[in-house]
Amino acid sequence: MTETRSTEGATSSVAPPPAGNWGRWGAEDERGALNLIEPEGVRTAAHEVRTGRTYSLALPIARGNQPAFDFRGSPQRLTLVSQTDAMYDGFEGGGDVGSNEDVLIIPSHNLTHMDALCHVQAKGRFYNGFPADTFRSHTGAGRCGIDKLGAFATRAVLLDLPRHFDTPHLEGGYRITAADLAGCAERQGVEVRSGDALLVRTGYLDEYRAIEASGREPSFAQPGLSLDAVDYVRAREISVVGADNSAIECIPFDDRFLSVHIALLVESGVPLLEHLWLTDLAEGMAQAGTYSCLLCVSPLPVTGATGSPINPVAIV
Ligand code: UVW
Repeated sequence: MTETRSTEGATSSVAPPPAGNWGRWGAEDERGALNLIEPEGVRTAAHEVRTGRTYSLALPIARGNQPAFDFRGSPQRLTLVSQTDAMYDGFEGGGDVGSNEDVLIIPSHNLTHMDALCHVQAKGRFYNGFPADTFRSHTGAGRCGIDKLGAFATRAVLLDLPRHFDTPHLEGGYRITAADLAGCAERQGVEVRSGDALLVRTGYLDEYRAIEASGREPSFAQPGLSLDAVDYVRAREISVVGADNSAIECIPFDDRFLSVHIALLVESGVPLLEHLWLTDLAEGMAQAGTYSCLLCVSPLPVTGATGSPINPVAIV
């Protein structure tokens, strides 16, 4: 056991995971692998822009027809005031002026979102060994909240696995391996570098939309990263992983519940971008003959939040 830290007055003895990043950027670090994105890398990433075409990777924020776990609920756009409320009547000249405003209630882990490093704990620890009891119901995350990650821009590489395997989508439950990712990158002729964002297209959202439109019930099983693929992410020093599925990892889970979340978020401090709409980007990249681009992501700086809706922007 290694004596690692004193947090909120309590000194804890905890061994860092053997393959992880605990302590790498200091005992107080809450940004994890985003530290791999250096200013020089961002300048280089800007040179990835070739066509100037911009792609939003977000799903529509709407009540229905989107993949969502029931317990999280649908997003709600609630009208607060509308132009017919005559609320400006008391103001001089206000009688013929109206305004519309709404209130948004959005579950932070449905739709297109970013997982903060406090989203998952294992054995009572978050990333960097912070005790899980630093998260409280009324205050949220005392450590590793989404507000600690901040906005970032970096070079991103898209690995389009359905195109690589010549299939419309990977099957539910398919476990993507390190060899799959390496083979796809080689076939696409793209190099993955330290600090890059890795975007993995499985075709899950395309399949989901087709099943939904046909009135059938989408399967719980999803294609996604296996634990073996985590080695690929770690070996290449990837800063953030995104995918078009619900949890980055395959469902049913590889080995144990949330195993890839634990390996990436908790042990490695790699934030996750989920439910990314990658199909248009994949098409645009294939046409442009490139699989790298500039990616800009800005989570809402909600203090203590476990995640945030995002509208990531890829510029090819
Ligand atoms: C879980 O998988 C628990 O949440 P998310 O989909 O936000 O990663």
